[in-house]
Amino acid sequence: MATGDEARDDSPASEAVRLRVLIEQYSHAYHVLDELLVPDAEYDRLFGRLLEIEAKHPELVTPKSPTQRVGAEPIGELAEIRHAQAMLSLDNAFDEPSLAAFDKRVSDRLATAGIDAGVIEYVAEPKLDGAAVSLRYTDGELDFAATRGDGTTGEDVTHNVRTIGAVPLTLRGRNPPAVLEVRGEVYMPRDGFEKFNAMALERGEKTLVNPRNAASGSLRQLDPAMTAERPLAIFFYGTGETRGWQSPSTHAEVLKALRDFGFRVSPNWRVVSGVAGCMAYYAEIGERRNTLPYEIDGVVYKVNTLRWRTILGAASRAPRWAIAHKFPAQEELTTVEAIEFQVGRTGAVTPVARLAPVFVGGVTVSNATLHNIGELHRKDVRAGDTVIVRRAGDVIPEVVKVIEERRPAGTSIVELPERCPVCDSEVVRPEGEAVARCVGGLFCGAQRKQALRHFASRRAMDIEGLGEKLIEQLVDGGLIETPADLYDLTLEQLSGLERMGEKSAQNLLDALQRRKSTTLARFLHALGIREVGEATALALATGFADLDALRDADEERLQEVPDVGPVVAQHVRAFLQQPHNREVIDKLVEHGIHWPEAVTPELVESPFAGKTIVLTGTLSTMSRDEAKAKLQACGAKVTGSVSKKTDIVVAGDNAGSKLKRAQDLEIKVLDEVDFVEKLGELASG
Ligand code: 5U1
Repeated sequence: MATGDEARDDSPASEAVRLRVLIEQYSHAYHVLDELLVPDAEYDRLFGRLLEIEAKHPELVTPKSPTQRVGAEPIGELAEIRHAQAMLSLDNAFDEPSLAAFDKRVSDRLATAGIDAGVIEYVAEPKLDGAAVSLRYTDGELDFAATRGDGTTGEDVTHNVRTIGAVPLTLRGRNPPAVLEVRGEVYMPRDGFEKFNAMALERGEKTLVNPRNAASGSLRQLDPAMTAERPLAIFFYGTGETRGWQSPSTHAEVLKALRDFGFRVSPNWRVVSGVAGCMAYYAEIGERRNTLPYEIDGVVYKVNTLRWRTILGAASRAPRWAIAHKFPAQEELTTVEAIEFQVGRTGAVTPVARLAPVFVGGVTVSNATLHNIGELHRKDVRAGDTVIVRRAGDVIPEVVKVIEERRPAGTSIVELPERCPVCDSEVVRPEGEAVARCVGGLFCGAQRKQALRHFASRRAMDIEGLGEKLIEQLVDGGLIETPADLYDLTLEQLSGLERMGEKSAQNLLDALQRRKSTTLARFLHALGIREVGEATALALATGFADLDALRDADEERLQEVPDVGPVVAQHVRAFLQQPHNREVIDKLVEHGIHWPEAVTPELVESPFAGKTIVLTGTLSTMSRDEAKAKLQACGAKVTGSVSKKTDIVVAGDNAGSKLKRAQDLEIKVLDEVDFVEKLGELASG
């Protein structure tokens, strides 16, 4: 931090103080004001420098240093803390009538005290779904933090609350109150929750059930280093005991004061008038509920005038001056009646839990996805289990967790079916893949429409006039099941369809006839084998003398084809070995689909055979994909970056750094004219 400023004290002690002030300022801006004053790298640099100074001069370390948020040692157990003022919970309203009843109770009580409150002003705030905490500051310094517990006594979680970046260790401002207790909700933002779980899955560790449990579980960890790794955040919404503080007269002003002290307050609070104002706020936040970066389970309305709160008081566990207006629950308990497997239009075999109907997230749910077989086994969901089912917004309902204590006797682990429940073809799950699939792509009822759409598409069999709508009609009307059935269609059948005159019907029949003459590559692409796009289809067509040779090839032989790895080979083999698919392919050939005999690289001396080639710049005579496919057809390997292993670089217009690198490495460069000419050699050879 030397600046050449002569008046400045450059001792480590002063530098540490200056660094702490800066770090605190940037951290407050980031966590509380949502502002980034300096890039992360600068923040990290300052923090690193402070760590360095403190390591060299341990006598300079203070408990309030930002480096000391994570305490040194895990603690043995959580101590109890008695709250100076009870931490109350909230009564709930689920609809307008119960909210109106609350508003009336407030008016009536105030009237009894001689106050004509008129239309009552409330502060409306989102109600976070996390863990409530109370933080006590003495003379501006964080003393301790406690969970709500039973409302009277909570647990000491100071060591963990200190790790949350948005918690000030020292209050901002010159004259802090002698005592200030603040109340807030610790939560885990959705993205942090998802990232944390993704990492846990990767490491084979236990995942967190939902953001609320994640927050309260994290708070109650004994080792603050563990908590520091959890992406926790906090919003503050009120005060407990205060001493030496001139409290404002409204809750709205309290929220502003809390922010001035350095506390993070939800930006979404608002002063509203009466039941109508509350309902409008509820509707607005409800609309935004699923777009907020954290989970909320409702909104809270609080009488704004603090003097009235004292008059209203509290019942045993909840104040009479506030109420939670809850959104429909997003999680409920129900039982699993059965686990079935569904086949999607791409052949994905997905386990689905059939549930005893339950009202959750605003609708009655009787099915929930289990995503894939790995997920099913990880959660170990079984028929008969009691489970937590979750439906958030428009997201498909899912089983979150099994309540193991409620598992009845005699249940068994669910296994992936060996055969497709729709078409009885084999179900395969390639190693390392999450999703299992039915390989009966050409035959399976579940995949029928998708398979036909792909078969007819422009880059596959290119059957003009056979669009999505028509395929729907043909399949739904029972006229076709597989692509082979297309060639049995009659003029009479077609012209009887909706929006299909005789002329269009004849055009379609003509197109089907015309496109019987195709290429093996197009035909292979049209079969819709997983992972076999145009380029791979071309490579396969080139690598095998004919369809029979390809059909009989084992995975080892398939992998001899350039760019065909073990996964593609497994998909090709599984598809072509499937008797149902073979039957459809045979029928297609019997219907007269044909292609010219293949020209293999072994037969032709292409200058590109066996070479590693990079394409760069723009070619005027063909697209990059076409050029790639042509090169692959010659037995070349096309890669994306130039290295010593590259044999040839084909440079079109505006070739940039790849061309430069090729020249530096003295690699052979072809311009478009040379390239097309050499491709031509192949065609004429
Ligand atoms: N936003 C907010 N959440 N929340 C929870 N305010 C709020 N107030 C609470 C609770 C339990 O209680 C006080 C009104 C006592």
